[in-house]
Amino acid sequence: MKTRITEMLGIEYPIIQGGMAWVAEHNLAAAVSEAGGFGLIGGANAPGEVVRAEIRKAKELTDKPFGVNVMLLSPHADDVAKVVVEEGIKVVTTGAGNPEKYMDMWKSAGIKVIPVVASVALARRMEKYGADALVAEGTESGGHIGEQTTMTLVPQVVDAVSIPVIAAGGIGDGRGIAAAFMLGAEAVQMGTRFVVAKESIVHANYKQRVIKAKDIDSAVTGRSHGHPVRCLRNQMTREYVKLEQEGKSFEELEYLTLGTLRTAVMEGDVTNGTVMAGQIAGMISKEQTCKEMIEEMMAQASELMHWS
Ligand code: TUI
Repeated sequence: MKTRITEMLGIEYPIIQGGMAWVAEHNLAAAVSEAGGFGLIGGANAPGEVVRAEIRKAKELTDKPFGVNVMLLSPHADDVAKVVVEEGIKVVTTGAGNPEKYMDMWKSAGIKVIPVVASVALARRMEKYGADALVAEGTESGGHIGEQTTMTLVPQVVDAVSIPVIAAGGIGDGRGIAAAFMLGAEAVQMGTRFVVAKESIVHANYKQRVIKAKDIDSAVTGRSHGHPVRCLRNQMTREYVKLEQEGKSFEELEYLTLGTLRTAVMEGDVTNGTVMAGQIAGMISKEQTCKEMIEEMMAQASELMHWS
């Protein structure tokens, strides 16, 4: 299965693993790349040196290509942006903002730049600034989200730009991959499915919460103050949404989520922690290796798409 994305990234299958905060560390990224997909290390809010160490550990685990996601809201984004150049990373994705100020530095280092966008306007702007491809991410995704659905966003972004488009948000099996291709995408990015991978270091409680989730189990916190984050419903989201309805400000609510993704992922506190996951969590039913997941999904997509 060859597309402009598989050629650009040097991968066998058109499947990219999302750069999830705390979750997308070296073991997961290397396992996805070893399985023929494209692994990403999530820079998230980590300092540059932590990301450098993650990159070096991933290099020890795989000779296959992998990339880094730079989360633009991070206070360390400037440092991480330099570290990826110093470490010879070939592909960078960005999230939660506009990466324009790093574009020249990355392009002159020969890095392929793939911004995640949630609107056609940003997609057009990124193409103009030299992006090599785009991830069009729908509101079905976990974590920090935009407003458009994947079904509506992907074809509109595909029509608006000439560079290849990767679909993300709500994709968790071969049917989702086939659907994304029908919308004009040339690869998919998945997060939630890989959260429960055997190689994922996520706490067992978090994995079980994703596996047990039903279709309606996700909630969005922070809509009222422009920082929408999708996670699985729990004590934290109930309290958050209640306080939001009472008109509490972002500053007053921040304490509820600060550091709580870490306690959910690392310590397994799925009651008061932030269990970020996409809407597709309801369909995810088992822990498998990344290789098993990728092979199963590609077999299903290939049959539907008559790829041989
Ligand atoms: O970035 C993500 N997903 C994330 S980042 C994250 S860490 C975090 N946690 C709590 C609060 C904030 C961040 C968890 N999940 N996905 C990529 C993505 N980017 N989705 C939407 C966007 C986006 C939205 C608006 C990108 C650009 C944008 O506008 C930029 C502009 O300046 O126009």
